[in-house]
Amino acid sequence: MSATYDTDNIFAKILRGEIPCHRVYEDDATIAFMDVMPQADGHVLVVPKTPSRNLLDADPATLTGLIQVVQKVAKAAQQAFEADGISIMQFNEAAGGQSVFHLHVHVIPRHEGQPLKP
Ligand code: DGP
Repeated sequence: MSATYDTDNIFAKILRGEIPCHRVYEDDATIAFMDVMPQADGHVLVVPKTPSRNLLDADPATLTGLIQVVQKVAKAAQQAFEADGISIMQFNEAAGGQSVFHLHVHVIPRHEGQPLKP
């Protein structure tokens, strides 16, 4: 398993403003934007600005700030989408389901009886 951070990953480009995104939250340390391949309406990605490949190489301060923004976004998404629940998902390395190698957390509003889109 490699812990190398690739500065050309798509979220690094979004953070540098080289690729547009639909931003829903930003502070000094974190940005949140809509996922381009949503698994449900209101699917948001919460992304720390500090370059970490994933959870495994992230520093504690980054993780602390990240989870607080995840909670804020989850509460806002629950209200905005009148969700019955919220799924929080986070993947590490290709074998763990990660496809973009900059740490991020998925916040996905859920409704009773509605499975996630593949
Ligand atoms: P994963 O690495 O598997 O946790 O998921 C990465 C997510 O990033 C996936 O749901 C699709 C999303 N994604 C990929 N490219 C872009 C992009 O250019 N813009 C946005 N907003 N989302 C992207």
